[in-house]
Amino acid sequence: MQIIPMLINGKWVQGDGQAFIDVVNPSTGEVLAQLKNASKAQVDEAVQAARIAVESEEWRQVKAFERGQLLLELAQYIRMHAEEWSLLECRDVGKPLTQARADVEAAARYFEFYGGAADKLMGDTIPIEDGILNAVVLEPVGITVHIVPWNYPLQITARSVAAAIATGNAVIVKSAEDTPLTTHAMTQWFARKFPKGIFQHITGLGREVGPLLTRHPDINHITFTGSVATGIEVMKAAAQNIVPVTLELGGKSPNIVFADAPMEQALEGVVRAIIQNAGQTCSAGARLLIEEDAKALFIKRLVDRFQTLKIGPGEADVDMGPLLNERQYVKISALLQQAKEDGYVITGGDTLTIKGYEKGYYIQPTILDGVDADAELAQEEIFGPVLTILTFSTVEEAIALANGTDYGLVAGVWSKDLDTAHYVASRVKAGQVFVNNYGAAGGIQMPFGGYKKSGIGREKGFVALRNYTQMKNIAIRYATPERT
Ligand code: TXE
Repeated sequence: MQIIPMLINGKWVQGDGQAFIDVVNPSTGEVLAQLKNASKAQVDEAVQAARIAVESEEWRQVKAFERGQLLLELAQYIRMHAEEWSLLECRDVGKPLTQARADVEAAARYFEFYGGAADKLMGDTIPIEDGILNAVVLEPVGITVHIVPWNYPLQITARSVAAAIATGNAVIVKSAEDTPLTTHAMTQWFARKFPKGIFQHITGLGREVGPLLTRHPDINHITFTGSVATGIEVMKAAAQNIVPVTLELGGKSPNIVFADAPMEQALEGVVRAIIQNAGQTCSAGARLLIEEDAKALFIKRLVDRFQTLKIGPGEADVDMGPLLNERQYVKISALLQQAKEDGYVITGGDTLTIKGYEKGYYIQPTILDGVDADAELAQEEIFGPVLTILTFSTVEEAIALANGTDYGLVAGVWSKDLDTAHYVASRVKAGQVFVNNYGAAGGIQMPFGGYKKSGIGREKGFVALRNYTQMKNIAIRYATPERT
């Protein structure tokens, strides 16, 4: 059995922890590999190595455009190994192969985007007075920690690592215990191409190994994607050392469908937004807000679509794969059982056994109707293929429902009327609003992040480079040369 090694201080090492943690293919139940927890001493060694590396003359002498070129080289490498990496991601997460391929493509594009941006992030000058040149420069923050979840391991690692390296930082990635495979593949490339200590990979259980990193007094920034509860823990840990955080904490995002929506696109958009990666997507469109007049027909067609979706192992490249692990499966099937007893399920609601894949974590794509807008099923992130329907009659009602949760990551607005669409987009409290589409082809270039409990800060796009820089003002007084 392969033990996923960590990369610490340029060396491949196994975690010091006693227990072996299984990395399971959620489609089949097969154990793909194992890993071990990093110990405190190993995390300390990684942080120390990162400090030495990031402050070394060797790293300081790597020019911004050269860092960019290295990232572009990685993008090329990813494209060369696209099929191999897609299969790794498909097996590790259980997602359909087409979606895994899209993740690999997105990862390559993050490295291209930030590789190209590496020498284009500029400071500023400020006019003070004659005899003073006032420059604002952007310096690397130093050691950046990246705590990555299991739903989009490759994409999420790529998006923050690329921005952090482009700006000249050291990176320590803690991959999710369930899904270390593509991070390990990426680490192998970094190990060959980068000075030791600039890129390191740590493995282990989040609740045990995570705090060793987030509480470490010598780190300079934490990027975390995950649940609100763990986000709070990460923020508390960071507060002890006054370390800035970028948090992306998921959502309960609405798709708001008006009666004058382009119905075919809206239907497809609503389906995709909730079944992609079996609903295990931070920006999943988990709530459908539908205008009363359009409800009956739209729901009928939606139910038809849900009932014809192909569900099965990721490698069969179906419409929807399994949930990630037993924990998510048990949690979500219990929620669905209760929803069935309460009479909310209009389609789905059951677990599924797929012939030949009996150990996979399959559930039916599910639609719930009649749920109170304040109920848990309409408020909390379920993180499965479960769509909750709420109904509105006026624009103001739609906006109130859209804004009626603690989250605010993404919203979809579907209407052919530009006034309605613009008005709603301006009133919805979400970091991204999509009008007559949902997701806009991935949006590597667009700022992404949440209002309210969906997080702090923005990832993706040019703006994310700022997460990994420290601003310094340098005022230089110069004297008028004496003239002879
Ligand atoms: O999340 P956690 P879990 C949501 C989603 C899901 C729920 C639970 O609703 O059902 O969270 O999933 C690491 N210090 N999202 O338990 O605990 C851990 O290794 C530092 C939304 O997986 O937030 C894991 O890989 N790190 C989401 C990662 O953090 C810690 C993606 C996320 O774990 C840690 C995933 C700690 N104390 C889950 N505890 C999104 N926004 O896309 C755990 N980790």
